[in-house]
Amino acid sequence: HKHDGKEGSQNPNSRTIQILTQMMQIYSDLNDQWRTRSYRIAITTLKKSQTKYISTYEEAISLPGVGDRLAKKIVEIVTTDRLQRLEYAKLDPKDQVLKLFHGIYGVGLVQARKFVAAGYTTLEDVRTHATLTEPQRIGVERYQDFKQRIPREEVAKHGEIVSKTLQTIDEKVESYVMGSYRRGAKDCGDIDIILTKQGAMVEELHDVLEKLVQRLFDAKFLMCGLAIARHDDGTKWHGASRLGGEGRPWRRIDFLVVPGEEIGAAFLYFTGNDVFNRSMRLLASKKGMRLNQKGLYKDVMRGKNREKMSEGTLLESKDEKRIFEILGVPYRPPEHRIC
Ligand code: DCP
Ligand code: MG
Ligand code: MN
Repeated sequence: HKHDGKEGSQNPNSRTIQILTQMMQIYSDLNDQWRTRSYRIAITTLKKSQTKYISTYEEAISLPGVGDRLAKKIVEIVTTDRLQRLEYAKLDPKDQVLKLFHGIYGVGLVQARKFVAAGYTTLEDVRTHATLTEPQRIGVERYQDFKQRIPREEVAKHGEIVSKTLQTIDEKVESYVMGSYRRGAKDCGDIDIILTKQGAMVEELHDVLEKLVQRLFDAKFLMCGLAIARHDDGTKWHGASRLGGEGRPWRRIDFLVVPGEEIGAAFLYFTGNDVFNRSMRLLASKKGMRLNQKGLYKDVMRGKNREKMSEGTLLESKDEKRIFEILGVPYRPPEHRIC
């Protein structure tokens, strides 16, 4: 579902890739991060293998990321052209309903399971019987809108409206469209925007965000707020925006306020994708460093139970490319940050 969409039929493993991708989608919808991850690694490996047709257990198991069970599944696909586990998953109504509920904004897997256990099978059931928070209620109301992919050109237009409005508040504040948009995706799940200003601390930017949100509501561009989290290290704001008038779909929009000094680390984090981010953080920790959305640190002190005792010394936060350099890996342009 991450729309990298390059698997041409010229790849001899395209059928295997197609079925494994559907399987991965199911695990991803169920929030099974472990399986999603191993499927993703296997699929990436197969996509890279442009010439070699993987058809035996031995060939499959020798691929990085492929263990016994996945190797058997690959053999099943090449010998039967289908995967029974996938057929079952498609038939299992519980999975479908769970997936439906888990897709509501603000509803996690635990609560989605509770809805299933309560016997609800439709969004209408949830809307009329479940106790919902206000954001969740909007999530149900706007379910179809939020599920739709947003064409790249439309994401750009939302970004322009935000940037033009910012200019009327403080012309030194900059905004950047991040997430899958920055990775070059042809359509996006939501609109992710960083707000920053050279030399500015987070307090100053909080005020800018408040004004921005107010003006965008006044302009009837913002339709609702869904969540706001204030931290000293930045504030994120979730809501929905709409282009054009009544009847046009509401789009999920996220703002992240970033102090000028931390723009490199924030760029790295907010470009993703999430799996790439995890791999970068793991790499940092293997080298005795720590990476988060504020910066790259060394000498992080940990206690007996690996709990953090100090943040460590900041190595870099301003320059995205420098973070790659210090970690000792070649720079990867955003389009290639998909694991
Ligand atoms: N992010 C992360 N870990 C998460 C969630 C987000 O590292 N659990 C980072 C990486 C993401 C970025 O934030 O790329 C934006 O999050 P989104 O959920 O908006 O994901 P994308 O923009 O990558 O994809 P989509 O097109 O589905 O919005
Ligand atoms: Mg996004
Ligand atoms: Mn987002």
